[in-house]
Order: sequence, then C-alpha cells, then structure tokens
Amino acid sequence: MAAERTLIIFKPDSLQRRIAGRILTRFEDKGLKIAGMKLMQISEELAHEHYAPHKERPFFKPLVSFMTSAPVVVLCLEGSRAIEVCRKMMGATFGFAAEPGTIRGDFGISNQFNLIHGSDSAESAEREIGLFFNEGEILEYAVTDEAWLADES
Ligand code: 3AN
Repeated sequence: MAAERTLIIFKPDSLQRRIAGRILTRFEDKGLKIAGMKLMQISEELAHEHYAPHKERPFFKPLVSFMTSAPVVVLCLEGSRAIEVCRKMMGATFGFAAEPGTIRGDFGISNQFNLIHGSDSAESAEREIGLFFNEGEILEYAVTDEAWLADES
C-alpha cells in the first residue's frame, strides 16, 4: 500500500505537561515519518475551520477555547495506513476510557484535555493538512529504513 499522510496535533496540554517529545517518540518508534512539523499558536479562525464538522456540538466552544489557549505542535506523519495506525495509537477520545498502551490511555484521564488530535479519514487528512500547512512545509525525502518498514507481501 502506498504511504498515506495524516495530520496530528499535540494539543496544548501535551506541551504544558512537557510530554510532546515522548508522544513523538512513539510515532517514530512505530515507523512513521515526519513529513511536516511546526510549533504554532492556533488562531480562533483556524480552530473554527478545523472543528467545523463539530460546530453544532455543545462542546464546540470550550474545545475552540482549549485549542487556542497555548501553543501546539502540528505534524504531518507519513507511512503505510498512517491514518488508521495513528488513530489506534491515540486510543479512545477520553483518557479515562482509552486502553492502556495507547497515548490517551497511558498519559491522561481527562475528557477535554485529551492530548492529541489525529485525522479520522483520508478526506479529513487532506482537508486538515491543507489547513495547517502551507506549500513547501511538507517535505518529501527518503529515510534509510523505509524499504524494510513498507514491505507488504
Ligand atoms: P477524536 O479526537 O477521538 O477523533 P472526536 O472527533 O469525536 O474525537 O471529537 C473531536 C474533539 O472534540 C475531541 N478530540 C475532543 O477534544 C472533543 N470532544 C468530543 N466529544 C466531547 C465531549 N463530549 N466533551 C468534550 N469534548 C469533546
């Protein structure tokens, strides 16, 4: 299967709790490649666009306020089945319900402060990568172990 790209956000709580590096290590250990990465402060407007599918939900306003409250790290990760793989690694939406072994299951117990966002479909990934990255910020390059990681017979 061709490599797929997904948008990951280390939410404000990841950085405030100083665990962004440990979360990133999990994705690198799994074999995902960093195609784009930056530290940024999400604007109100961008948060609205990103969470537009949830705009009618009661948690929309607090979610926007949380996501704009402090800097985040946004990543474009690449690899075989990257979207599904990252979602599995993140775990269920709320920390208290997420399985041990997942990022949310191992690092948190809150529902709103759930550390990480990951695209939930190919369509969302394309839309979200376009929202957070400008042209030239996603790089194509080879890593030496790629042939070993990508092989599927
Ligand atoms: P996920 O991040 O697991 O894909 P979604 O897409 O259902 O979860 O929800 C998007 C975000 O909205 C979640 N990451 C979470 O921060 C927030 N959210 C979802 N449901 C609730 C809720 N009932 N109360 C508070 N925040 C919520």
